[in-house]
Amino acid sequence: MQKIIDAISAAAIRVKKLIEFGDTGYSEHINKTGDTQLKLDIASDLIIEEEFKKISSIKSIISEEKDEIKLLHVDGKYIVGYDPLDGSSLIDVNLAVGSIFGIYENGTEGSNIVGAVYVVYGPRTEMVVAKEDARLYRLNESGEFKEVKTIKLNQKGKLNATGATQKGWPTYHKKLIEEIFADGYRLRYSGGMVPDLHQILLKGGGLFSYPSTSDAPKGKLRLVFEVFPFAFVFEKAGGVAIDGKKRLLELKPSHIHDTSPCFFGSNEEIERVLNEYSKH
Ligand code: FDP
Repeated sequence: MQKIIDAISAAAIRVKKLIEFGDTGYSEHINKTGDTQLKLDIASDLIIEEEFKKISSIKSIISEEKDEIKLLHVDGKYIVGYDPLDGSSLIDVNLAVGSIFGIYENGTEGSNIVGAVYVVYGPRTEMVVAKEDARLYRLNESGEFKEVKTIKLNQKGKLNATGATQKGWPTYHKKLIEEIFADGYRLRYSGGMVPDLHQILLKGGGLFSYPSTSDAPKGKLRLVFEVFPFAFVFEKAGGVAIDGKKRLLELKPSHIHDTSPCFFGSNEEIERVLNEYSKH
């Protein structure tokens, strides 16, 4: 698996340059999720694919920007599901964006994930690698990712990142979020899943929620490329990740582009979600 992580590091350095200097315009393509692809989405997908092609242990790749699974090496052991440039709509306003990777064995159900990595392209470029634990790395002046620390969530945090349009929230979700704010939590939400979850992980905890809504009952965030990798990171950091009632890593997508409502956080906040959601 280390070779895959090294390939991700190499790709991340190239994607970072692309974000800084590449063409931020739209292409003429629409991806499976229905988003018009930015030229940067397509270019970063190609960079990552190029780096993964060099790694013989990767059997196949599933990208948010590709319609189908792509076979790379028949005898490979791992399947890598990734979102090459998550939150790319934030690039034109110069907010942080990221890349997300889930490393799977024998399938792409939640229980098949064996490692997860994400990269944050912000004022600094950071990478979190989750295997037995979750570790933070930072890109240094020599172009190497150096380990900074192991990430450990507290039992309870102070941040509340509330996704999706409030107009479409179920009433019980609105009640839950209002109660959390009434208890003194601060709103932190940029609209980029990677920096928003990174903030919760590094500030010791809190809650990130992306619920079911009236127009998207299965939520917006994609299981294989976004939700499972972050669920794995949160669990390895001592936190919890659920769909409202159930552990996210118990879910079995029926299609590679399936989505799910999702909640990531430290123990106390997720306990509150479970208490409220179990009544409905
Ligand atoms: P984006 O559409 O900009 O790619 O992956 C989808 C995502 O961003 C996540 O990064 C982010 O958390 C979410 O959508 C934000 O959605 P809302 O604006 O509906 O809250």
